[in-house]
Amino acid sequence: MALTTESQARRLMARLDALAAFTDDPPRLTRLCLSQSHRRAAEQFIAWAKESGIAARIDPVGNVRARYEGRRPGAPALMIGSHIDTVRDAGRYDGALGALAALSLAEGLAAQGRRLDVALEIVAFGDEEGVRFPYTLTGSRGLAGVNEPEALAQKDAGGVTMRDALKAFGGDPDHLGAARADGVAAFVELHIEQGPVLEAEGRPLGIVSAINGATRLSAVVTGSAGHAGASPMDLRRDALAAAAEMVLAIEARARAEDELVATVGRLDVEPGAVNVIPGRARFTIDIRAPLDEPRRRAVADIAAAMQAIARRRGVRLDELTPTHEAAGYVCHPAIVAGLAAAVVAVGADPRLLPSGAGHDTMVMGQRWPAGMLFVRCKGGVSHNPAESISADDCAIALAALTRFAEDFRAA
Ligand code: HGY
Ligand code: MN
Ligand code: MN
Repeated sequence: MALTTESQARRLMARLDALAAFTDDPPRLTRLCLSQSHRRAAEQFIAWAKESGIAARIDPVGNVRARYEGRRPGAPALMIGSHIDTVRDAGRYDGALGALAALSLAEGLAAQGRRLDVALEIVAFGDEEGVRFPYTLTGSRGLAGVNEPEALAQKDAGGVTMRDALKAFGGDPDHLGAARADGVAAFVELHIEQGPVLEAEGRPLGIVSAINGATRLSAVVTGSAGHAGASPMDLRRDALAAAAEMVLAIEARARAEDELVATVGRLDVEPGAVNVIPGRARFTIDIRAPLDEPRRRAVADIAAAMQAIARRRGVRLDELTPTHEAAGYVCHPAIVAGLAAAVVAVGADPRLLPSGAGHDTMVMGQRWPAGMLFVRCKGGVSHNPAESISADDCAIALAALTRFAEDFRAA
């Protein structure tokens, strides 16, 4: 039974709702990499693929992989996908839309008995958000063959190593190299914009020109815990007050430069009692910019500002450690052109725009020509349960992705 794009989009939207039920933190959607809920979501993805006769499996680094052969067995592959791990209290479209759209594209071809010039390699990456472990993008790094082995030793908040989590998930930490993909001609990712531009301009689709690079750091400020009532203000070494001044200095540095953004997303205070002056504050820093040099300058300036605040307040900046570094990626011109042609072919404007958010595409682009198709999201909201897209936009995005795959020719 041939599927129309509209019926495929309706099924895709329903699957996105179904996948959102796989969470470790109901009623919120939290599906951290290699968690129970990630495993169940991966199994559901594999079951959906199987319904269409498409064999899928979990690879050594925890991605779900499937292949829909081209006209000639062993033809070069167009790899399409996105991630199925989420942030905490997430929206249901970030990542999952692109992973399930890739499957839907192959299912549409299978339903019509069609084969393309290229094979389709479908991937649902397992670790794009980097919320459970400091080091991130391990799924796409595994495919691209650029995984750092030390990633396996890092621990989550509960002290579980990535190695043990991967083993329990069904990956194979001793054979990460086996996840490396070969025979790939290009990579394309459909993703929600996670920003307000397309909606503000009344456009359903956009083509990503470049993806901002990112640096993440973890900071530990140590002062001295003390009695909240008996300690005079001028004798205190309050770790939280110092951290708070640092947070505002980080924000001020980002505000001082166009297109630079910096975020402190998590802050934990010890010992955390109402009547104790905080002795220690741990927090994360996320710094992004379109170009790598301004980002690196901002990291250096922020480090210097934090040291100066620590000295003046008599506290110690015991740790300021980079935990993640991803260079910016300029999307491959041939992929950008192909996506623009596909967007025009489905009757939309070929609007190019940068991505402030990071994506697996920035890793895949280290090895293959890579690019991204954006779809409008309501209010530009993401990393928030209010994240949403319309079924119509889902349909036109799927149509454009399908058109891109149909017209794609391996170089
Ligand atoms: O943080 C990001 O940009 C992405 O959502 N992981
Ligand atoms: Mn994402
Ligand atoms: Mn995200």
